[in-house]
Amino acid sequence: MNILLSCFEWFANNILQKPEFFIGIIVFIGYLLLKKPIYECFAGFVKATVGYMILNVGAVGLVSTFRPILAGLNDRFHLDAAVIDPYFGLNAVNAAMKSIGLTTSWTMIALLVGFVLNILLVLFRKFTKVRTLFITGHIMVQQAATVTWIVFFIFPDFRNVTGAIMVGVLTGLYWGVTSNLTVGPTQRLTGNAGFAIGHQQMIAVWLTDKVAGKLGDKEKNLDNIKLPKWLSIFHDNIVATGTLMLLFFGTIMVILGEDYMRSINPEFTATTSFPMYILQQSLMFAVYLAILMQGVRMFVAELTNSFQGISNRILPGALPAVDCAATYNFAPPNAILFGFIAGAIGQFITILGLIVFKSPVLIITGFVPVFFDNATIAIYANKRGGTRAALICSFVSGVLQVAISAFAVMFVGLYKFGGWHGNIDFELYWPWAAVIMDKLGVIGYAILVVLFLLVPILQYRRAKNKEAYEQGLE
Ligand code: ASC
Repeated sequence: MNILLSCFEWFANNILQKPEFFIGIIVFIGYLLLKKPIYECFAGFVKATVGYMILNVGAVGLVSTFRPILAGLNDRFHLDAAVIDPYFGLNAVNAAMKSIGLTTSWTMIALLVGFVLNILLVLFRKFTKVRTLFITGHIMVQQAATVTWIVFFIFPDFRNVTGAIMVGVLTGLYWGVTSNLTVGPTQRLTGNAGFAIGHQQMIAVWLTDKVAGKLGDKEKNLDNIKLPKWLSIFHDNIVATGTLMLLFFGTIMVILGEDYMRSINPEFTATTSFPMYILQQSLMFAVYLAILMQGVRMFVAELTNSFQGISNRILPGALPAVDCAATYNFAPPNAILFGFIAGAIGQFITILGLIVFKSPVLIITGFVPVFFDNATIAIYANKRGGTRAALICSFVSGVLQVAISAFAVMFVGLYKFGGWHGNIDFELYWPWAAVIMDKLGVIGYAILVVLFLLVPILQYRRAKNKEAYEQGLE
C-alpha cells in the first residue's frame, strides 16, 4: 500500500498537478495508438504541452494581477470577511485542517481514490453510462481538499483513512458524473470538438444549457450584436477587453488609492504615476486573455485529434474533461467579457445586500469564480438563448456565488479562516451535500452516492439518440 501511495504521490505531484505534462502525455499516447510515426507523436507532445504552458501563463497572469486588487477591498477596509476563490479556499482548508491537528495528506488519498474511481466509471460505462475522464489536475486537488474538509468537519469520527476514502468516492463520482453532463452542451457549442468540461462549473453548465433557451432568442446573440458606428471599435476583442477592464479595475484601483496599490505591488515604481499605472495594469487583462486563448488553440487542437486514438482503442466513446478555458475559442469574445461583467455586478449587488442586512459574515469577490465561471456560463447561455440569456445567467450566478457562499462558510465553519472555494458548483451542489450529510449522517452520505450513480443512467434514458450518447456526441 505504501509503495502504491508513494508512486501515486509522485504521479500526483509531477504529472496530475502539472496538467501541461498530463495532457502532453495523453496526446503522445493518443497519437501512438493512432499509429502515427514516433516523431509526430513527439511533435504532438511538445505542441500540446507548450500550448498548455501558454494557457497557464495567461491564466496565472490574470489571477496574479487581478486577484490582489479584488482581495484588496478586504484588506484596505479591514473587513472581516471570506474571499470566495479556490486559492483562498485552499488556504482556508489547510489552516482549518491544521487547527484540528490534521494535515492535507488525507487529500492525496482522496485524490487517488477519486481518480481511479473515475477511470473505473468510464471503463464500465456500459453500466455506469459515464463517458468522461476528468483530467484537470490542479482543479482536482482544490476540490478534493474542500470536500475533505466538509466530510471531516461533519463526521469527526471519520477523520482517518475511512473518511479519506469516503471523500475520494464522493469526488470521483462528482468528477465523472458532472463532467458527463457537459458532453451534449459542449459538443453543440464546439461543433463536436470532442471534449467535455472538467472544471468547477459543470452543474452550472448543464443547468444553463437547460434554461438559457427559455430566457432569450439565440439568434440575437453576442456574435451579431450591431453597435452604433463609434461603438463598433468594440467589435475588436482587444479594444473591448482593454476598455472595459480600464473602467472596471480602474474604478476599483481609484477606490483603493495610490498608497495602498504601492504597498501591495513592489513593481509600482516611484517614478510611475498612478494614472499610468492604472492604464498599464488594466490593459494587461487584454494581454493575458489573448495569451490564454492562443494557448488554448494549440492544446485543444492536439488533444482533440489525438484523443481519438484513446477513445478508439482503450476507452471507446470516452472524452477528456478539460479546463473551462478550452471553450473560449468557440464563442464570440464579447461573451467572455459580458459574462464577467454581469457576474461581477451580480456579486457586488449581493455583497451590498449582505452589508445592508447585517449578515454575520461578509463575502469578498474572488477573481477566479467571478471571471472563469461567469464567462463560461455566458458562453453556453449565449449559444442557447443569445445575449439576454447570457446576461441573466451570469448575473444570477454572481448573486448565488455570494449569497450561498455566505451560508456555506458559516455552515462548514470556514469563516474563521477567511476563504471559501467560491466556484459556482460549490454553491449549487456542495453546501447542500454538506447539509444532507449533517442532517442524515452516514445515510445522507449514502444517498449522495446513489444519486450520483443514478444521474448518468437517467441522462442516458432521456437521451433522444442512444447511439449518439454512446459515441459521446449528446
Ligand atoms: C480555476 C483555477 C484556475 C483557473 C484556471 C482557468 O478554477 O483554480 O487556476 O480556474 O483553471 O483556466
